[in-house]
Amino acid sequence: MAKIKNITAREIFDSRGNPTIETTVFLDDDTIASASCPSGSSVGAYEAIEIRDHDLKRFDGLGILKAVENVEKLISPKLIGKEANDQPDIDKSMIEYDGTENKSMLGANSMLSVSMAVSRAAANSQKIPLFEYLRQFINIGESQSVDKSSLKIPTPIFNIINGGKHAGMNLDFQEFIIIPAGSKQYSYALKMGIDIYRALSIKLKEQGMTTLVGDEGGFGPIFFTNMDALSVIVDAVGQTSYRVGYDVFLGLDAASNSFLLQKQYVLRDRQIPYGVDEIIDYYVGVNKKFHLMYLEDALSEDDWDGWTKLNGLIGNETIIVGDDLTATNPYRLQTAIIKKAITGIIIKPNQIGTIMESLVVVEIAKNAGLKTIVSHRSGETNDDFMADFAVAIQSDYVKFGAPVRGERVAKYNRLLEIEKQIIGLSQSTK
Ligand code: 2PG
Ligand code: MG
Repeated sequence: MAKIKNITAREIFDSRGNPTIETTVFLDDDTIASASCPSGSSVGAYEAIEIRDHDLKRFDGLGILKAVENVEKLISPKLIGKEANDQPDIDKSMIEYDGTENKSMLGANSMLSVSMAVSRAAANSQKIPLFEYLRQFINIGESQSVDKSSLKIPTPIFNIINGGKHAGMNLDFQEFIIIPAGSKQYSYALKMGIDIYRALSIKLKEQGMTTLVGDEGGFGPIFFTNMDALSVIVDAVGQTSYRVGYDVFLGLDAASNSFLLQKQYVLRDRQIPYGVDEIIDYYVGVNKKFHLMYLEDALSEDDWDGWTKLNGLIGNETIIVGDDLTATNPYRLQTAIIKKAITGIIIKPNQIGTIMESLVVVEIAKNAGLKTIVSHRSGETNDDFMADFAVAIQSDYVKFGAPVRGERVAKYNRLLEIEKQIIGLSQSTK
């Protein structure tokens, strides 16, 4: 088995032009593999810390040279000589060395880029696809024993109208989402996303709206209310051969921390801000009208009672998804399960800092019967690691943005590639 010979890192730039880290791992069998870290803008308070330089002379303080130094001077010497295929040992060594609860010593960005690059190097060294390699580390009986040829590609969730922090607060909700029915084959579901995205572009133009896009590739129009954005999506789907409620469903990532002001939710839908009970009523009303299949971060990350109430009211028809609430953190997730706050969870490895810790969160979620959604960040690179990761854990959904822009499409395209490999496998076993 191949051992780690060296680890280097460098500063690169993400889809917003912000610095981020790319790490390269060298093995003693001459395998070389790199991985890079994404970065969010609607970052939850309970996420692990990404290390930045805070040197205002470079990129307004966003430089990551300190994170590069952490990889090369601190992490690399600790990991040199270790077996690359012992991911639990690699991640445990970094976690212990970091020694903090929120990765503030080494940085979640330094640690995750190493964690990803080591696993990619180990997969390459063994000459197996990354999704296949990663499966051995997840400990859920059924998904591990699934034959490779019957692996399912997760259903894609497309964010086709961007709002909130991702589009200059044009709308209060961050993501207006469409979800193809889970029964559709992945490549067909991707085609549906693209067809509807195009129909929406035409609809917006007809209404004299802008078709400029936000951080995740969704359109960024300015509407009078948030609900107008859902209505225009329904109209756009009406122009295609697909039917809302049968072939495709609607959803929202409210990212509500970004419109919480002094414990009140401020929406353009009415002049007076909403108290927690009022905004819950509002969501119940939205659900009555639009039959939401998916509702993420409807309430703020500290509003536990509100989450429990909302879940009690509509959780049987809508997937109530924690993102900032749960922060891919096992303790936050346990609390959410005990409080019956959610029925689904976003999995973002950079919220916690290593691959193995992310897998623990996936295990807890699956054992509790929650839906899992593997997600990109709004600041992305062309790294398609998350596509393999999502297949490896047999995630129910992936959320990789609109089906446009290179950094989003890189992940959707990787899923197409995996789908082809799996179909090939299943044909060869027939
Ligand atoms: C979210 C993410 C990704 P960000 O809230 O779900 O869409 O946004 O990466 O800005 O936190
Ligand atoms: Mg979110």
